[in-house]
Amino acid sequence: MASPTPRQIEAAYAAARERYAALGVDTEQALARLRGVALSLHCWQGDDVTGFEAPERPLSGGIAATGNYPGKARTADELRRDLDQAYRLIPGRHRLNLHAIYAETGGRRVERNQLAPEHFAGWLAWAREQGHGIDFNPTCFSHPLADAGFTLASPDPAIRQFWIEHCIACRRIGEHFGRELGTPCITNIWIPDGFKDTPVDRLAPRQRLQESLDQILAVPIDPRYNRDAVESKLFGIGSESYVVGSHEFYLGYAVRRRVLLCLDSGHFHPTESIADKISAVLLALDELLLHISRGVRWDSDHVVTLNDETLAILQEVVRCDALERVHLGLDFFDASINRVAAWVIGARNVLRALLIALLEPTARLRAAEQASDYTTRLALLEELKGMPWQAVWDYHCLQQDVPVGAAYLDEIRAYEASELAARG
Ligand code: RNT
Ligand code: ZN
Repeated sequence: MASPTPRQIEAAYAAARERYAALGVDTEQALARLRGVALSLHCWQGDDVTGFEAPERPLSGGIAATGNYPGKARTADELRRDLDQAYRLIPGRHRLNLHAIYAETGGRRVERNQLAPEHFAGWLAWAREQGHGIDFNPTCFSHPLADAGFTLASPDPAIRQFWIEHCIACRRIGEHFGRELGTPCITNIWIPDGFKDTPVDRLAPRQRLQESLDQILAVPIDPRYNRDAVESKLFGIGSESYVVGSHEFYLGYAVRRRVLLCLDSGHFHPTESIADKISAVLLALDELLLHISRGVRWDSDHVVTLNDETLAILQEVVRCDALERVHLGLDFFDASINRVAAWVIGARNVLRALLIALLEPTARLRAAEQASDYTTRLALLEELKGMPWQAVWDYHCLQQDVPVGAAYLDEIRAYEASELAARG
């Protein structure tokens, strides 16, 4: 695809800088802030949440990756090569969000409650070499002991114990990543537990989940290296009527136990936006984790686009001046398109939304609002939609040495031919 020349990009940027300066917005300052933000790229887009523990096992837990686009990563090396390719096309330096099923056990079967830092040595070495921080997740699905639909809230004490031990093991692995990489690991617990049909007892499973979490968190782990997060959900496939770890459950839990809350944009009613929750939750908690996704009719985990919802989320983070307190993770898995492209498209869209938010004359908008001048507020917000943020974005890509515009597709096509095609 034909891209503009560096001279054209710089000229367009110079004009855009003037336009923003007239609004009182410093584009250089916005770009400096953008450069400092690390997204946590989810490893599971690369192989449809399969992992390496038992690749033949179907994905469970009420989530689904649909599609059969060729080139899915089958080994850790393939997945890392795909990630390297994706990172090369995303401006900035970003993190990796890893799941426990991506352990490298050298062909030996290691039960999830026995996982240890040594099983992630390959990831650690790679992250160190490439300069990525790592975040982590226990995998409480796609496992025989999750087949009954309950893990940490299971009525069976032995099953519960197994998952408690797995989560503790994961916190230790997270601590190891954090210590070794010099940046805290966020270890996020999401469980699928719930009922397909209307339960009689909504309380007991939640009591059990609370007790399990308490046991997991009772193990002291240095918060300089590992921080814990809990992720709520509204419903999943097979848990349509009741999810144990609901939003209210985890909000209360996080506030009482001082852990991070993870808000996934696909985990609420379709007309409910996590954008509105950020300010409220930040009043009660020090830090938040976001799983930025795109639900289409349900928690379908479509690739993030530059839509109103994505924009609203990033605007809230910026307007709350909370870039330091809100960790930006991605969570989608589309198997119907090139998986490297899926990462790149989603990540670039989150960064573009963030840039648009950083280019906002927020003080001016706020002043209008405070003066009850809602006419000016609306007029300005609508005019901002036509501002030349894309010229600032292109310039950012040029400066960060990544392809400008859809030119990244050329590299993806070349990678497809040289690497993905051979995977059959
Ligand atoms: C599931 C949750 C969870 C998963 C990953 C794979 O609905 O969103 O975050 O997507 O753990
Ligand atoms: Zn999620």
